[in-house]
Amino acid sequence: IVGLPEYTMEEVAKHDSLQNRIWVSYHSGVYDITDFIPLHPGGTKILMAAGGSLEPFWEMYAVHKKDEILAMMEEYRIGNLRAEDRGYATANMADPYAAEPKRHHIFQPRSMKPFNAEPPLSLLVDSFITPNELYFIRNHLPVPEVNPEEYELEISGIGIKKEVVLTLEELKTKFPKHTITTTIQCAGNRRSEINKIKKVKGLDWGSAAISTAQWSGARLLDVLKHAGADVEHKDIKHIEFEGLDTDPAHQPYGASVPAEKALDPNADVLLAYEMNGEEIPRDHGYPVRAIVPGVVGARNVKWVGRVVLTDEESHSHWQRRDYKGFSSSCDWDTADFDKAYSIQELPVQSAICVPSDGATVSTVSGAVKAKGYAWSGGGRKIIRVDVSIDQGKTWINAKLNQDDSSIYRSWAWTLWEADIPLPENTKPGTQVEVICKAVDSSYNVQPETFEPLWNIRGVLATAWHRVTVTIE
Ligand code: MTE
Ligand code: MO
Repeated sequence: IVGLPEYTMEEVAKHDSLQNRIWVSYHSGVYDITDFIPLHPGGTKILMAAGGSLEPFWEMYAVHKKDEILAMMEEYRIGNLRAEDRGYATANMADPYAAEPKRHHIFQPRSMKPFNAEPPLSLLVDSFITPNELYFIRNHLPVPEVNPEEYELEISGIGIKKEVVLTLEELKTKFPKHTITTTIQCAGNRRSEINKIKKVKGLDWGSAAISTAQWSGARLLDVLKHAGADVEHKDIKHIEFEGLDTDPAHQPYGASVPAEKALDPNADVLLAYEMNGEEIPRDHGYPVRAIVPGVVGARNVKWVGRVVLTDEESHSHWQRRDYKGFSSSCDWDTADFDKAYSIQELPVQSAICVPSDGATVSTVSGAVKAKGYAWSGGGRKIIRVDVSIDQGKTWINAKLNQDDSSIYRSWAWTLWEADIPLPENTKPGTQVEVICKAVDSSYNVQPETFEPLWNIRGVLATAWHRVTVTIE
């Protein structure tokens, strides 16, 4: 841009703190982003690029490469980068996504780099166990390449004198193999419905950011005891899991779970190495993944390389600056991430998977057939699913397909089916709105509308699910 001063990369590098102001470069531009930092949807992560080039970060978080973001950036432009310095950051940079696994073409991607995708909703309810190839994928970073021969699980923290290291082979052979069936749901499942009320920040998930699998592995508790941990130690407040996937500043994905949950012998927390009887696919955490049943997807850390017993929550961005709920009156200026609670157990949820929204449906003996899923966090079992076609004035009970788990330890979803009788003389071409809502074993219910649930990140979207269909 003509008329603006020219800077060298060296000059940009001097502006790497709030005191000196924060500068970054991108292609030919130099930008002073100090005033943008409080507005950045990704929070203070942007500081990783302070005093340097944005290119490697935007390769990693490719959502940024959009015209509207580039246009917005120009507002912060203060100069031009010296020609010799341009492209210097990317010249020798390999695409961090070059080694991603192959994925099924049927997925509906919500972002490519990192890869995030959900299977078609109608397929999801065709089987109680989601096939590995169709299991929804939520990656924050590139999928790491882990050599099973070199894999190490490190265990450290309060009460463990010297870090304990286990190989994959040891994890598989030293501990009893424990198998559970559990559903994992992303906190952002159904965000697209919240988005319709007022735009939120996050991937525009439909209703299929949820899947169910049988996971096998060692119990976390067995592994920690083997490592010499005193699991009764009163200073152990949280168990932290660190992934082997890292960002350009080499920070790993991480999350933590309160110790009462992670160390509860009835909580079935696993360091899993099998998914549906096979090695865990790369996208889902090969070779080892933390499975924390009943707890939000974000804490089920994939590619787990380290477990830490600590007295505080994980310092990871995703524990402290994301995956938190706020009131619908709270905006990005007023949200206090330090005060807000991390999402752990999820609230009761359900969705209609068949028919699809907007479909034309045929009737059988004057009834419409609907199918869907219902699930609640914390092991609370689904005890009822209600379906209505008159805006909730009357409801019929769906038939439930569920496992025989107890009401306190119900990790897997419930699939449901209902034949909903239409009023007599319903004419072909009539539009009908089908609604579902579920009740869990604590008699928690889903709220009717999204308005009171709206929040800046669009998480915890659990209002009644509705699809509109046309009668054939
Ligand atoms: N673990 C690591 N290491 N890295 C990640 O990006 N994403 C989390 C969680 N574990 C993530 C992770 C989130 S937000 C969710 S919803 C689940 O993994 C998704 O698991 P899936 O991809 O197997 O469906
Ligand atoms: Mo998630």
